[in-house]
Amino acid sequence: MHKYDHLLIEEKWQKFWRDSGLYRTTSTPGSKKCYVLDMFPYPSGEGLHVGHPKGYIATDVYARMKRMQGYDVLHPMGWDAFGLPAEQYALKNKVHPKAAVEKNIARYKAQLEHIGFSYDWDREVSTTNPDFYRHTQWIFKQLWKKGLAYESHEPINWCPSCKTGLSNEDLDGGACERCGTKVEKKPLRQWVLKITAYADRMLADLDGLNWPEHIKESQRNWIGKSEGAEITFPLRVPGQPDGKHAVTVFTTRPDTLYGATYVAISAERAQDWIQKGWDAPDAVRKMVDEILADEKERAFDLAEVAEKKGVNTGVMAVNPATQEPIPVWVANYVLSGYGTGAIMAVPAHDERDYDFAKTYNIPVVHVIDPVVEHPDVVGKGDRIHKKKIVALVEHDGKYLSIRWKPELGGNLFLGGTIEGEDTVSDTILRELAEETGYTDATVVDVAEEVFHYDYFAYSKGQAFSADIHLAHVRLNSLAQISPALESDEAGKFEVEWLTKEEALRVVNPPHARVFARYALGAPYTGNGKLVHSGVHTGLHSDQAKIAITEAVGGKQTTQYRLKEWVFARQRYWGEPFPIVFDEMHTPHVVADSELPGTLPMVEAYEPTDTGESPLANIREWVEVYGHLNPEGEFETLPKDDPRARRFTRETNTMPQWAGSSWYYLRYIDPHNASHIVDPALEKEWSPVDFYVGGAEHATRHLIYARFWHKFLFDIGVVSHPEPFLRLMNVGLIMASDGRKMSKRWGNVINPDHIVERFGADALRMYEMFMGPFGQAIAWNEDNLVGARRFLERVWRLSARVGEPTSEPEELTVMRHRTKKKVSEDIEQFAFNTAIAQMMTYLNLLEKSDVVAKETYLEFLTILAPFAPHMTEELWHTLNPDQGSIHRATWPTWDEAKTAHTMSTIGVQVNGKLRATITVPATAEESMVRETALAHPDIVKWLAGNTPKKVIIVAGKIVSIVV
Ligand code: ANZ
Repeated sequence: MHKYDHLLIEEKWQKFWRDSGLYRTTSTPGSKKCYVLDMFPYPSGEGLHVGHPKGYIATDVYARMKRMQGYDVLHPMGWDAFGLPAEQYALKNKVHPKAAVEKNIARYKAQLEHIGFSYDWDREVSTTNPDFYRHTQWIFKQLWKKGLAYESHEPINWCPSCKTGLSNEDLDGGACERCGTKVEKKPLRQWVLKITAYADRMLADLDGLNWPEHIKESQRNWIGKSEGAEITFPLRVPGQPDGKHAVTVFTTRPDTLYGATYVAISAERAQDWIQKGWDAPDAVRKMVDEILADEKERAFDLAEVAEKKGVNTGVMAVNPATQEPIPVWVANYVLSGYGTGAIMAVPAHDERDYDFAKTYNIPVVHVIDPVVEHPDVVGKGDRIHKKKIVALVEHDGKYLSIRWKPELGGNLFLGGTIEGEDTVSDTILRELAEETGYTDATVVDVAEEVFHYDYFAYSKGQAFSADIHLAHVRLNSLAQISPALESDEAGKFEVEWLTKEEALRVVNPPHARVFARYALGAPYTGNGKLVHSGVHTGLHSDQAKIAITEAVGGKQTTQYRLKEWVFARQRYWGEPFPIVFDEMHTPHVVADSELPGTLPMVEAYEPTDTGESPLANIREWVEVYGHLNPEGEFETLPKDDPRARRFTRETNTMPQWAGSSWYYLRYIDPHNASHIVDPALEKEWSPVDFYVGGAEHATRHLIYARFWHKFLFDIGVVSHPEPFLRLMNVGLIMASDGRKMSKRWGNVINPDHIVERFGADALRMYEMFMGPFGQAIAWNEDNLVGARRFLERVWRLSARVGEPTSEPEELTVMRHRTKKKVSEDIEQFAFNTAIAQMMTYLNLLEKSDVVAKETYLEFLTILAPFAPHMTEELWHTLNPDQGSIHRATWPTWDEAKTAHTMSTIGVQVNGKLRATITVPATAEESMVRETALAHPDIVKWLAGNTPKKVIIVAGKIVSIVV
């Protein structure tokens, strides 16, 4: 047996695989296909660290298994190399981005090759290659032709440090996601893509995807669909005729219109009014400036403002439901980029409005009574109507609770029935005295809010429909009379005082509500029954939303949080747009024959502060001569051609996300010069079956790619509406110090060094064994050594290969179980448990002096996806004429053999083990009992006594007591 020399072995087989084209994509008629894809990397100047390949190893294991299972597998790799990071790296290192990218790609590729991935390198793509980006440009052109790309001059997010406009997806909490600088709003000529046109379909189709639920949920939130209404309030502006102006608000709660006590507009809207001639008071102008100056809070439109502030404008709005005039305020929590930039404020039922109204002493008008039906009450017969109270009784920062016996479940605040009583207050004080003996109490408040609660009382076996009044009681002292309890309630409950934290856990709806109202000061924000709402009083919110919208001439609308995709960057290193402008600055797309519109190679490409792209300074590139062909598309002509006119190119470039929005299609047909992808090949391979990458792409790349894919579906380029059927997120590998691996912390581990010292196979095994795939986990070299030892043991076991006479049942069962578990676990991306099973199996194999060759080779085949080099070497040594192990057939298992037919169990007499018996694994208790009692040793120990007890724990032990 030769030595396990990983350096030699790994180099040898990598060369062999490369030379023999082993991983070239196959296309076998009648075979099933499997497209396994990694999110392609941006090749940074630092090269890979050990965390990067974790996802690639996982997909590689998966792809290798699928190939051995007879699938045609497409498993490619490429480079996402346009964009800011590459440009900034190049600027810093004073090289051209193109040169930097080429060098970095070469380095990445070499690093990947050393880890032994089974990529089909014939299909490598790079987004910066003109043969690639001509198609990116082509897709943009189609978007433009369909009216989904347009020029805009709206203020957009501007990063003053990166000197470029950014989309909302490029932000992280109001700052540039790349450099952390606060973004500003800057009006800028832009290209914008109408991604919202696809919002509904992107939402609906999420349901059908096999993606982690949290990724789907963050996409849903990012898209943020809200159904509501636009309602117009006529304005009374001092010094102007009534009704000349009006403001339209967006609301999701038109049912609360009667409770609107003010209208609030965004500072931007107020500024707009001022510009249009509104003679605003100085205080208003001052506040508007102040709010607009709070850049951080204004920039990111989803952020909650820290402190709500505003100013009364003096303008009045007429509530279209009540015809009452209500004041118009400017408020910093009203965002200009959402809805209509104006709201109707309902402090009684909205938290932000409630806070604001409290600060500025604006009336709170209650219009919705809570209505809750407990699910248990449904179908439980007639409901008895009841009037009740639920009071929050407070003393010394704690809250009274009555816990009913015997369950002592569900904390209850004081409750009682008020049939026939004069006032709610009387009832409360009587109940309090009767049940708890406390008499020194003051009723602080009885709410106008009535909680309608339908529930089933198990103690009484009866369904109730209760109108529950809410009240707040303060206990002045703990002075107590002995409670005059009604006899039937005596001793049935305990009195307890809850802390705020404990009270927060109360789930009973009316009780939770009374606590929220009085202890937390929270308004009721749910749906319910309308009160104080004129002709609409008594309606439920659902009906009222429609009825009130109609009654006041409002319009049902849908709003999205998702913003249109700001698609231009004022930087050099990106795809040029396939757009030219004529003398009138009218944009025209270029003809297909003009593609690719290549990026000029220039020396100086520093960004400018002006919002102009650096390309704008390159006159020779910007100016083009040509004409518009009959389709209205631009075609170049020689300058002296009589038909030639002067046009200028668009000088912005596309954002980093452009190429990655469709690159996965290119791998299917990477050398096609005329089309993105051949339709027949697209049908064969698309969509991607399994996509693996970081969770940070949830609301960036994964939103953009779904949008483009759906568009390509609509124009017939792809045949399935979704790009990625199954998605899995890779958990980070942290440094051993628990921090993120980063040059800044000096804790980066280079995989090259690990591959050299321990071998690629050990690295692969270790990364797959670290823990659950999706979990973040710290690098630990001791465990890496453990992975290496495991491989050495497998290697040494090959010396014991021979021809044993028979296979013990224990081994048969373990063998089948292992094949089954490894296959199923790889399918589920549960690599760590697959490896744990192989370890258990190896322990057992090592107990035999001779291991059957077939058994050993079979073990190698299931280990091959994890340790492709070592298994290939052993396979060829034992099996010289069989070709590569990676084209061997994946073993199958016999379900019946995954369980023992016989089980061996111990027999105890008075707690001491006296014998073992072997019985069929499925034996009945009576048979186990008889076998145990008949065992000669047991007969001896019983010495003629009749056992008092025989206890059988199935499959484990028989315990006899005499
Ligand atoms: C009245 C109202 C009463 C509202 C009520 C809520 C509760 P989502 O669900 O996130 O779409 N709103 C509308 N435009 C706004 C803007 N530009 N800036 C800040 N807030 C805005 O939220 C919709 C609700 O947010 C709308 O419904 C509006 O307040 C507020 F009991 O109108 B609502």
